[in-house]
Amino acid sequence: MWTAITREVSPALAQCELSFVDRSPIDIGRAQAQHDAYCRALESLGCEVIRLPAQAAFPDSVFVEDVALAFDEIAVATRPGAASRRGEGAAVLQVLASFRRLLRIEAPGTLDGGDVLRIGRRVFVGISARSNAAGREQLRELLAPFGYTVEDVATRGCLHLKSAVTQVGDGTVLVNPKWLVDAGAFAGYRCIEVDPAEEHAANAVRIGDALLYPDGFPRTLQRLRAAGIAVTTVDVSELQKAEGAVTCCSVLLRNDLPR
Ligand code: CIR
Repeated sequence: MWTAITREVSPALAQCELSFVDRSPIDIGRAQAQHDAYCRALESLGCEVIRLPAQAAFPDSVFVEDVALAFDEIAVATRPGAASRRGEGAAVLQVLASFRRLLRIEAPGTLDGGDVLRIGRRVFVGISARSNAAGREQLRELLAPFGYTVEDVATRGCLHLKSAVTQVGDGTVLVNPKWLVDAGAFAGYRCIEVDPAEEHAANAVRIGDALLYPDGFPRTLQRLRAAGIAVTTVDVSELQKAEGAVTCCSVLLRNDLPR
């Protein structure tokens, strides 16, 4: 029912873009092993995982989420905000085009998939250094015919909207309120807040009723489990040094829908 498009870790990952995280040495072999475990965890949760080969020329290309959005009706090729990342998309989009009609964000618009959080027919888009007004407006126009509303949400102190908030259950979001200028956009949802000592803990991948969640946030994990959410954890510590987390390493789509 679910396909996850992924890409192996680039041997150049250490040259990744960094915005809010200090550069520290990355062990590529370890990052590759963690990515492999991430893919196996997706499989254990029922995903068919497509693993694209690594791209040496693009340090951040493991973070496929940023180059493409998959909705049930269509897919969107984004235009990443970091110029170094604009050439990453081709292979991901080629796979995606076999599942969905592909639409595109065009210059001067910029949009990173990490800034796009879909909850039902509501699409929240981060106002961030990566996703500009033109990109957000184009997304609004592309999605309107399919009944989606697009709402802008300002972030601060983090890379992407999904660094600050993700969906973890029906009507339930996991939030770091410090990284949202105004959490009011999510007032209609049950909000589980990250533990204040675990700033990076709001990023989780939801697959059906299951949740894939990074190791290293024991207090927030406890809050998720106390809320009755089934959580599988993975160690992505080397990818976190590249300012990645768990949503960023896959483009997830339902594969049982008519094209
Ligand atoms: C970047 O700065 O673009 C990468 N180093 C990290 C991207 C992570 N993407 C995501 O969380 N969606």
